[in-house]
Amino acid sequence: MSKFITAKFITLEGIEGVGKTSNRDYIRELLEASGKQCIVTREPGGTPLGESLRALLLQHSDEQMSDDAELLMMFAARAEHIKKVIQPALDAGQYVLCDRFTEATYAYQGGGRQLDVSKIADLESWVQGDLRPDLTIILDAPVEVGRERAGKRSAPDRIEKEKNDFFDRVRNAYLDLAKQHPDRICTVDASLTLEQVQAQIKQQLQDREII
Ligand code: T5A
Repeated sequence: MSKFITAKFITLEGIEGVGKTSNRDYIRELLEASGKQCIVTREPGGTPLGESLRALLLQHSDEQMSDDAELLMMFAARAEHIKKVIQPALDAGQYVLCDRFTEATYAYQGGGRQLDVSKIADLESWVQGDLRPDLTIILDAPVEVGRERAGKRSAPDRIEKEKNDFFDRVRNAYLDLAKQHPDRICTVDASLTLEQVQAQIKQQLQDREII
């Protein structure tokens, strides 16, 4: 048996502007206060190659990116991220807290772009083997709430420019994932105040005896 059985892979998900970045630091503080070593990372990104792919994925361009190219670039960045960052940290017994992971691909490329989900599942098996997050927290809020918050923060990137019906499909895909995997995916109501959202997150971590 591995001596690193306590290592935990936690991911944060949700549509644009629901508060993933705001709550990432809060979770890291909770983990560290309970004596856990933790790295914080994000997707797409997390490595030099991944961050370069992120820039290509999010920047505006006159040339329309095909949905398949978008999907493959997400998984190319992920392959690098797992090999160079996520798996080494888990193997060293650290917690990994990741802002988005493969559930985002099911939600955005599967739900939003309406790509065949079996393509995503095949890539997930290929790139990740058995690796799945131990806990995924979906911050759930109506699309209008997330977009209003995100709009106050910065100008929309290539994906954020999609219309509300795209994000409604993304949100519904996230909620379906939570129903399919209640053992490892939970939702919190992110439409509430930051303090109320953090109280729900803390409760989820306590219920799973992570903190
Ligand atoms: N993508 C990603 C895919 O399509 N497929 C994939 O496989 C992957 C991995 C990445 C993009 O790539 C796509 C999805 C995305 O479009 P990103 O930066 O990770 O982009 O994601 P964004 O959703 O764009 O990140 P944002 O920074 O916009 O949103 P956050 O992190 O959810 O929100 P945050 O914390 O920045 O908060 C936004 C604003 O709201 C306030 C904050 O202070 C901030 O001003 N806020 C609240 N205000 C009131 N009440 C609350 N409870 C609040 N919580 C936060």
